[in-house]
Formats: sequence, C-alpha cells, structure tokens
Amino acid sequence: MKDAAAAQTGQTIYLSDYTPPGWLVEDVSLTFRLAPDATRVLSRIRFAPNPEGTQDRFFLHGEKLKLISAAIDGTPVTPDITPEGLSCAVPEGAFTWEAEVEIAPAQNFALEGLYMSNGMYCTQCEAEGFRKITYYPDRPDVMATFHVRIESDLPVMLSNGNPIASGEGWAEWHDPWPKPSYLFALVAGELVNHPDTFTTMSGRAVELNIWVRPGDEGKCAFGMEALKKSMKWDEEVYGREYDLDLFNIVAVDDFNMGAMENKGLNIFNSSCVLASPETSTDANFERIEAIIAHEYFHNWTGDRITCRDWFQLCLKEGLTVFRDASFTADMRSEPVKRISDVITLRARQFREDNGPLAHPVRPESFQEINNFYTATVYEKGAEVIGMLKLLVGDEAYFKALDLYFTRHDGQACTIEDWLKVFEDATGRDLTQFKRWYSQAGTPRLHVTESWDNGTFTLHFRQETPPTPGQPSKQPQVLPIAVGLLGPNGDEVLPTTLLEMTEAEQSFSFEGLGARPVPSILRGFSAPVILHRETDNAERAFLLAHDTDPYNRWEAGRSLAKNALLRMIAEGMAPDAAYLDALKTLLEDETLDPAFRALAMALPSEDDLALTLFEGGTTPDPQRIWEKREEMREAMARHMPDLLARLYAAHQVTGPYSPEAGPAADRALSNAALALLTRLDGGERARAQYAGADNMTQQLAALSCLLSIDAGAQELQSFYEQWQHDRLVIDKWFSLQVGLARPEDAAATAERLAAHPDFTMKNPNRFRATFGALAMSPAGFHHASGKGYALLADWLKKLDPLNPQTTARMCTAFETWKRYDSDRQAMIREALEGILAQDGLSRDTSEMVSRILN
Ligand code: 0A1
Ligand code: ZN
Repeated sequence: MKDAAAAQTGQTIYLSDYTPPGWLVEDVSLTFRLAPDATRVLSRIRFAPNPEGTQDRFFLHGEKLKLISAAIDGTPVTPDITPEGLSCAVPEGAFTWEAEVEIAPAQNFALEGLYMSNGMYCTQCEAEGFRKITYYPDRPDVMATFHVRIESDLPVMLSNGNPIASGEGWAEWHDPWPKPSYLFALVAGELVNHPDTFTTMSGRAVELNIWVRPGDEGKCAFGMEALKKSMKWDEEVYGREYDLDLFNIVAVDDFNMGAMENKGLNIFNSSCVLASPETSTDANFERIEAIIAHEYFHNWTGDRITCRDWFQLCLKEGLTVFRDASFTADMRSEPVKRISDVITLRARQFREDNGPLAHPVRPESFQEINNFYTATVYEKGAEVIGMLKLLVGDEAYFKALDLYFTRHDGQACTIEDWLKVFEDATGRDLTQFKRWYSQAGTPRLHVTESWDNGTFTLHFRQETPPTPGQPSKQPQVLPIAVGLLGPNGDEVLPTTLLEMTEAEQSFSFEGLGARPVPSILRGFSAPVILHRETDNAERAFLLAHDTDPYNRWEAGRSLAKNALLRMIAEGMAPDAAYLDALKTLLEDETLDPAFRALAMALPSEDDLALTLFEGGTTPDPQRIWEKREEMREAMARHMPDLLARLYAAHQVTGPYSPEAGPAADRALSNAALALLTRLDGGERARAQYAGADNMTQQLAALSCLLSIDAGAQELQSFYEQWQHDRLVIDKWFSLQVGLARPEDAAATAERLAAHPDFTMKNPNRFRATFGALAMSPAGFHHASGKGYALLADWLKKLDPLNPQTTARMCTAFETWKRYDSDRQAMIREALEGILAQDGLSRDTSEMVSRILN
C-alpha cells in the first residue's frame, strides 16, 4: 500500500514507495463552530490535479470524524468512507470540495487533533493530527494558504498568520504562507497575554505575545526575552528575518511533547515556556530558552522549507536542533553546552542506537510516525550536521545554507535536496557522507599509536555493530579532530581535522621532538564510541593539560568510569588517583564553575551498564547503584575542606538571575552540597532549604535531604507551599520517585499514583511519576520485578487514552537484553502483557513489537 493510510491497519510504510500527491491544494477555508462535545468544522478546499501526480484515486485522510455533508463544486456527494479517510469520484480539472464534519474535542485525550485542556481549545497536528479535524490530504508535501474562521463565546481565538477581522463571538485569520496541514493551529480560551514587539533587520515591527491562563502572566517575561534573542540571533547568524506581523506563543498544560512550531502560533507545553525564579530551576530556564529558540528557528527550517514526507523528519529536526544548540552555545558557554549535549546524546541516543529500537537518522520504514520523534532523528540528526559543518568549514557551511534557503524556499524537501546544496556550494562529493543518514548504529572507533624517530602515527579502525535490519555496515566519513601535547603539557599540534573514510586508516605527524600524548576526538567531533588503550596516568595528564575543554572533561570522565568499572567488576576500592585528579581540577579557580560541576558528575548507571554489557559482563543494576554511591561517599571523604570551601565561595548573593554566570556558581555549590550532605547529616542542606528564595536552591537542598533519607518534613512543607502550582508539583512527584532507594522506587511511584493530585490525563504528571521510575535504573530493574509490572500496568491503563505518550514510555524496556535471564523473563512477561491488551494502539503495538524482536 502506497499511502500513509496504510499505517492505520498496522502495515508498514516505506520511503521507497513515495509517490507525489495526485492533487494539490491551492487554498483552504475552514470554519470552526466550537463546542466541547460537538464542534462543527466546515471546510472549503480548492483542489487542482498535480501535473507530477501519479495517483488516480482521489483520497482524503480523515479519522474519527462524523461526516455531516460533502459537496463537489456545489453538488452533494456521497463518498466511500473507511476508518482512514474517504474517496470519491472527482471532475477532471480543478474543483472545490466542501464538507462539514463533527468532532468532540472534550473527549480527545490523545492530545492529537483538536482537544481541550483546562477549558481551552487547542490543536496538535504534527505529524498526522489534522486528519482528526477534517478530511484533507494530510501529508507534508501538500502546501496551501489557510483562511480560518473561529466561532465561540471564548474571549481569545487564535490561528496561524494574521488576524483579519473579528466581532462578537467570531474571529478570522489568514496565513499568507503556504503550509502543510501539520503546521495548522487553533487556540481558543480565556487567556491573557504578555505582549512585546520586535523590530526586524529590515525595520518591520512584529507584535509578539505569550498567551497563558490567568494567574500565569508573571511567568512569561523570561520566555519573551528568549524569543527576542532568538529572532535577533537568526538574523545575525543565518540572515533569517521573521515573515509575519505577529508571532504568538501559547502555553498549554496538557501536551504530549515539548512544543510545536505551528506557523506564527507556536504551542508550548507549559513546562517549556513558563518560568519564574521561585518556581523554575536554572536547568528549567536554560531548557525554556533553548526550546523557544528551537520552535522559533523552525520558522525557516521547517515551516518555510518543510519535509516532503515524514521519512525526511531529520531535515527539519536535525537542522533545527543543531541551530538551537549553536544559539545556546552563543548565549551561554560553548564548552559547557557541548559537554551537556554529549552527556544527553550518550544517555538517550547511544542507548537507542545500541538496542532493538535502533534506526537510521532517516528511517526507511515505519508503522506509526509518532514513534520516530526520537533521539536518533533529533540529536544524531544534529550531530550529522555538525560533522558536515566541520568537514566543509564555517564559510562553506553558511554559503550552502544561503543556497538552501534561496533554492528551496516554499518547498517540501528531502535529504537529497539538502546534501545537493552542500555539493553545489562546495564541489564536494557527499555520496559516502550520506551513509550517516541511512546506516543505524553507533560506530566504534579504535585507535592505536606508534612512534618512530620523530614521527607519531595514529592508526584508526572503524566498525559499526549490526542493528535491526542492517547486519553489515560500510565505513562512514568520520571527522576526527586531534591535537598533540608534548611531555611537559604544551600543545605541539593545535586542533587538526583528520578525515577518515576507510575502514582502517593511519595519519602521521612528523618532525616531533618527543613522543606526544594525543588528544583525540576533540569537541566530540563525531558521534562514535572511542576505544583507546590508555592508562590512568595519561588520563590524568590530559585532564590537567588538554587545551580542548571537551576532551579535558572526557579525560576526567574516563578516569571516573574506569575506576567505577573496576569497583563493580573487581571489587576494587575507589581509585585515589581519580580522586586526586578531581580535587586538583576542582581547586582550579580559573576554570568555569559550570565546567567543574560537570566534572563532578559520575557516568550514569545506564552508561556503565552498556559498557559492562559490551565487555561481556551482565550488568547488575543494584551493584552499579551501590558502587556509584560508594564512589560519591569516597569523593566527599577525600576532599571535605575543599567541598566546604567551594560551597561557601560559590554562594550567589543578591536577587536571582537565570544568567549563565550565577547559574554556574549555583551548579558548583549545589554539587558540593550534595557530597557534603553525606558528611554533615544534612545540616547545610536544611539551612539552604529554609533560606532559599528560588527554586534552584530549594530543590537542590530538598534533593540532598531526600538522598540521605532526612527530608520528610521539608517534603511535606514543599507540598504545602506549592500545591497550587502544577509545574512545581510535577517536581515534587518526580523527586520522590527518582531519589527513592532502589527497593522503594516502585512502591513510591505506586503510592504517588494514588495521590489525589495524580492524573493520567496530564502527560507531565504521568511522566513525573512513571518516567522518573523508568529513569532510575536500579529502582526500575529491581530484582523483585515490581518496577516492570507496575509500569506495564500503568501503560496498559494509559494506552486507550493517550497512545503517543504510552508508546514513548515503552522505551523504558529497550535495554532489556543487557540483563540477566530472570530480569529478561520478567520484562518479556510485562511486554507480552501489554501486547495482549485488547484494542492496543498502533503506536504502542509497534513499539512493543520492535522492542521484543
Ligand atoms: N516538531 C516539534 C515536536 C513535536 C513533534 C510531534 C508532536 O506530536 C506528535 C508534537 C511536537 C518540535 O520539534 O519541536
Ligand atoms: Zn523541532
């Protein structure tokens, strides 16, 4: 079957089956008569045959719609209707389709299409939600201008583009930019706005608004500043100017993802836009700034130039993540951003790439596209662009981007189009580079060294393990940034880019006075797992001398990881050399406090489990947890005075500011506090909690207390203080589960699911409870199997309401093959139990089947 409608029946859709649409849409007029249980949607669509189309059957997507009437050129028609859509006979040339359908937004808990959240109407149409609003060719290569009329008695009614007229009980909007249906949006509710303006580089004034529920207006200022910074940055760095007179952002409480880039009307999960010092942590502020930038940047990379089909999702997402990461690096600290991104990439994307859900950055088949909004498409997609930029250089990169924007403005494009602009702008052949889009799996890069009379040689070998459907892999283009350090720590070769294209390849450096120490993969120049035989002395040397901040951090991390692995596998004591090296680094007041805070973090439990598994050892989640605890205890005992000094010296005084500088000081002092709490019985944390005037300090102190089981009173007072604030109460839920001892984690989640504030209908709350369990490996994988059974039970309950979030949370089980046979048997039972559920959604059934296979 060649149509996306095939997916409904659980069938697989293939990239290779793409065919252009049979009909194009010139213009769409929609009228919404809003009512919670019976909204009427009237559509008037002007269709014209596509000269490049090959389909002869006129088909419109439509799901869960009650068709009231349909007409072609004014004559009523009776189409053939299936659960996926309708078809009917149509005239030869252009014609006008008119239909009226009825939908029930108040009954829509899947949060796709038109739904209600706290009395407010809102939409989510990416990827295939528009077909739940009306009959339409709901595919991204059909782009049209939209005229929208909204009728309701709600005071605020918004859609894409510009407002053109309004009156008592109605408002009309027109979006002059042709767009695919997935970028359509509508909002109506009792909302208040935080207004501002931005003057673009050509001097046009743009009206800006953040719309929120009454009571939240005090939480908009930061998001608005982030929006203006993003608009300015896109002008200065990419030459991209905003193209409407109005830009609206709306905060909604019930939302499956972070936010959505609908043209001129971005819709945000309220957790990703609302911020205040009292209720948001530094990490929240940074994330909000990044997501606002991400959605805004989509205006050019996503909206003006969109994807031809959903297989090309990385075209907009990889590029937009790459752009938002560059923005954050410019606004804050470049090395700190890079290190944090690599931590996330390893935690999320390497996990995915090395398990049953591994797929290429551009997948070649899917059943449910919602299951492909993944770390691979987003984060690895961004890494691929970073590599391209490294290979061609900054100047050529921007030349290619300019060409992309001029050549493809207003089009729905493919990865081939994207790579072609780079080939045309640079003269490079990107045939081999393209494998990054088609081959799944994380390449392993092995390196050995040799020294011969002044010549130092690096011998590289690359291999990528098999992934589902891809048993053997071909060599990829790897940009490997290296530097060389002399024995005294001086840099004898500044960062140099090696371009590896073969399975095995060597690079020599001549004329050196003494054997150097190499610093390889600087800045994490390619998303690979580096294998290099080295010893702790050399790691400590790089930690002390490397000029590349990323590799300096990496040296510390590999010292820590090595020490932990030996504690886990061989029962060794915490390595004194690591503790000494860390102490020296932390004492260095010339180093950014944020960098030092990152250096104090240990490799994650999941990262350790993967490394053990790859080395042939079955990981024991409980033991990994215990050994990390033991290491943290040793860190605290090794440097109590230094920690106390850091804690005191990096206290931030004066009014709270979310800027990078003070946030970095808080990160370091709170990292010190977490260790000190093990020594002082919580005395400092209790005092910090009592005196905190911002959420970063309050939550950090509470976490410290809970981690030593001494925060019962504070936990209660925290709830009483914040019970009116749903976003803070999400933190209250997740903290308790995340910090529970492994044997208590499942019981804590279960107890909280019975709390009156728990609701399955709000994805944030569900994730705060069960996502926190899934993200605590020792608790989730506790030998009792209680974590598995509990999560499976709740996923079965959630699936009928919200398939998308259910499917996404099934990834908790994706690492199951690493574990022992008892755990595997329990997980299999949990997964098979989900699969056996009557009426299981396509989303969840695809996900569980892929995990099981
Ligand atoms: N395009 C949005 C993310 C997004 C994707 C899918 C959604 O529903 C299935 C919702 C939002 C972004 O990249 O921000
Ligand atoms: Zn995006």
